[in-house]
Amino acid sequence: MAMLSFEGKYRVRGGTLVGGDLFDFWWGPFYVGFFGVTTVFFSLLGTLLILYGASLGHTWNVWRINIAPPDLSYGLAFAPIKEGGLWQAITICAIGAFCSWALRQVEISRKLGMGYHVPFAFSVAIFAYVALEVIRPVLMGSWGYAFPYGILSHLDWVSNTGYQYLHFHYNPAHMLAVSFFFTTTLALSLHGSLVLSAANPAKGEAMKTAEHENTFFRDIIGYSIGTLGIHRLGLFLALSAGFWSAICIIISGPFWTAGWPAWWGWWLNLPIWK
Ligand code: UQ2
Repeated sequence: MAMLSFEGKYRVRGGTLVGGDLFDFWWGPFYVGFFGVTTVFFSLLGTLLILYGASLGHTWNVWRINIAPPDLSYGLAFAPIKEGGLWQAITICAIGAFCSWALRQVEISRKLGMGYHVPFAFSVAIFAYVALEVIRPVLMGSWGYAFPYGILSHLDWVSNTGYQYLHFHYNPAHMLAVSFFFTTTLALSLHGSLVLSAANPAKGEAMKTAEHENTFFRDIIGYSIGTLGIHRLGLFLALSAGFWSAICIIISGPFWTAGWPAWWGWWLNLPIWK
């Protein structure tokens, strides 16, 4: 179906959170809205600041460009622009852009009379980012604990931070997050392959429907979660992965300072082993 044949029908007025009708219009295929304007503002400014930060560095090698947060000694204060202040401004722009995008999703959901599942899901991704760049640094008392902006440099940060706790895979919340990430890929591969097997048959063959999809899983494991259920499960698995990722880094430092293998002492010390 041509997009424009139904776009007209769904381009309805209202549902805005702020500004009333002021930005309630479309630019080509895009809904603008107050939060479309703030998204463009924050992303453009943030991108320009990243380019400026890169120009201050020693390299234009994309892998090695790095914009670091302030030194630990600055605590939670604003730092001079060339000593982490740029990182702070870029972080404000990033959070401004992410939240604007989530609120634009809310406005569009309201216009269409849909649930808020999309902005809710995106908010979990924002939470994971904010956990790393704001919540944990604030709990630990310095912006210097946040990760730097750079392809290799942020990987170095992840490696160094992990090794500070000796073996991050012993972090129970990290275990949950990883398990949810893997289960998400399992669920999506089951779902994607099942739908294509039914709905995308060879040339000349008839398309099958949900009856066939249900029957396949009832035949093979005695249970089908259903066409709506698989999407509920997928959303739950994916959001849980992001949520436990945020939790696993927030607890590392603010609530547990030793190595993660030592956390399992409660298990080794259970009286049942005596
Ligand atoms: C299903 C169903 C779908 C699906 C899939 C299943 C018709 C089109 C994949 C099967 C999923 C099950 C049994 C849950 C698996 C559990 C985990 C934790 C991965 O029944 O309904 O809709 O796509």
